[in-house]
Amino acid sequence: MRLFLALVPPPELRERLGELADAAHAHYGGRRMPDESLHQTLAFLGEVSDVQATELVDWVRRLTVPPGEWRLDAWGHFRRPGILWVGGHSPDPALGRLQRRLWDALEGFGLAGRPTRFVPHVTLLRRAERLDAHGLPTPDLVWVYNRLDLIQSINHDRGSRYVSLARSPES
Ligand code: 2AM
Repeated sequence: MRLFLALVPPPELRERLGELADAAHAHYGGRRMPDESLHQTLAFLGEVSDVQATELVDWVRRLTVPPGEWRLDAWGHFRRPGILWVGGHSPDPALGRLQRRLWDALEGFGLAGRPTRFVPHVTLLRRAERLDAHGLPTPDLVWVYNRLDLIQSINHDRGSRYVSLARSPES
């Protein structure tokens, strides 16, 4: 199964992110991520075996995530495949430390895939029709977090559906 570790926004922040997604969609077109799918990926694990998935569920249920606040104050994009995202203007040291700590542990589970560059972001649009407009208001949100989710990504005809398999305790 295909898994990733992510921060899941609390309901109020999810709503704000949904509003940004609407504004971005009006400008850039493409496929708007549904509100229930909005997240910030800390580690994309790809395909893992059932045995590994069971170990990961146990691990996440005991994991402590140091509480933090991530400021979302910038728009960004990945040219392929037309991803428009909201994230931080500058790298967030606490998220960087968390991501490195997670990958140290994941490599202990025999998982590979640590990326060379970590750009924390929340994807709002996929396959945007253009990425060159500058008419959007600058975002200004704060994401207060103290836990993460282990999420399964299930492919279906219109994209992916995400199901949380485990959630770390609140710290
Ligand atoms: P994205 O939103 O920028 O596409 C589930 O697919 C999550 O894992 C998404 O947040 C996705 O980021 C992220 N991800 C990171 N690397 C990936 C990869 N190689 N394939 C698919 N998703 C990846």
